[in-house]
Amino acid sequence: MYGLKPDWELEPRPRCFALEDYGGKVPRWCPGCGDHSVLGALQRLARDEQLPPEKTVVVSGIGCSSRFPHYMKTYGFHGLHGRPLPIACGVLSRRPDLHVFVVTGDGDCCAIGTAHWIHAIRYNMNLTVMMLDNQIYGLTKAQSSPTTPLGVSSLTHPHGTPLSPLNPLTVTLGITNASFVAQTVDWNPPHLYATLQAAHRHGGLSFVRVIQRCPHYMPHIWEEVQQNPNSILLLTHEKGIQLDEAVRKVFKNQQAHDPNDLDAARAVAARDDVIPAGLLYHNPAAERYDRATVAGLEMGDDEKLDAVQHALDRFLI
Ligand SMILES: Cc1ncc(C[n+]2csc(CCOP(=O)(O)OP(=O)(O)O)c2C)c(N)n1
Ligand code: SF4
Ligand SMILES: [Mg+2]
Repeated sequence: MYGLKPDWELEPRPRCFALEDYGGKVPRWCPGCGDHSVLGALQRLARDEQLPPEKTVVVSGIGCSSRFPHYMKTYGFHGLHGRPLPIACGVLSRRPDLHVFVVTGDGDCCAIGTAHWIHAIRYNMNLTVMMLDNQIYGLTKAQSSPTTPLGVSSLTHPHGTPLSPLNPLTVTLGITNASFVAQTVDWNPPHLYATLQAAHRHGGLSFVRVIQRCPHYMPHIWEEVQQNPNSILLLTHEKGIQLDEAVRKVFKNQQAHDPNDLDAARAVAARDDVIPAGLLYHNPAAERYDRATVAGLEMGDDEKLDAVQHALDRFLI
């Protein structure tokens, strides 16, 4: 066409996202922190699923792990301590077209955020929740969290925590309407990635507990687990997390587990002799609150005003 540059095109080119399209600021986590591994997995997942950055949101609370949104070049909401889940539910209720990821810590989710955790699981809105469990309050320099193992010394319990830890898996599996509950570890990237991928593809709230290393405050806590190939129990099933043969062979301890079986999921979650890794529970048919919150979203402003007027007219006297 006259006057236009030769490479001008009327049709927009299909977009293709590379890893750097998701990379935000340089992470300030300590060297060796497991959070780096989860960030890498999420960026790769976003690239592989070709999630448009402007349609992706990462919501967090407060903690080392909750710095996550700064490190993703997507939309993000670094919220208040314990409140990422209600924020994420709010985002999704108005924008169900977005891919919403939640990053929360063991303190953020299982201490101050407990009530929100319970209700968000029951609401089962379409969120991918990653609970990064380093078993300590990292950001505030090592106070006991609800998942800190018995006897571990912390700032709040210098002589050792006096209580046994809360089990985030059994708690989640005890909540009405839980629909996707999985566990993975930060130091096995293929398993971590496959678990996050399955979680993202689930329609409803997927709760993934990522056992996360904090080399700064809990330097030796996972050493034994990492050195003992029997300490992790890989859950295998055709409906579970799918791994390449080469990755599967690394796990010496394996058990077939049907993720549709809630009683079996609760039993395996309660085991304290091994760390189960994989999909514990999956119910794709669970009720979803976001099916209710979409009501009226397609209405224009005039329609909404009419509806409000109509509702108020009922109180005319
Ligand atoms: C309302 C409120 N209470 C307490 C704090 C202090 N605080 C900030 S982060 C944190 C604990 C974070 O621990 P966790 O969620 O496990 O994250 P981590 O740092 O271990 O990743 C606490 C107690 C706060 N910021 N706001
Ligand atoms: S204190 Fe622990 S959790 Fe926080 S950045 Fe350092 S290693 Fe990670
Ligand atoms: Mg923590």
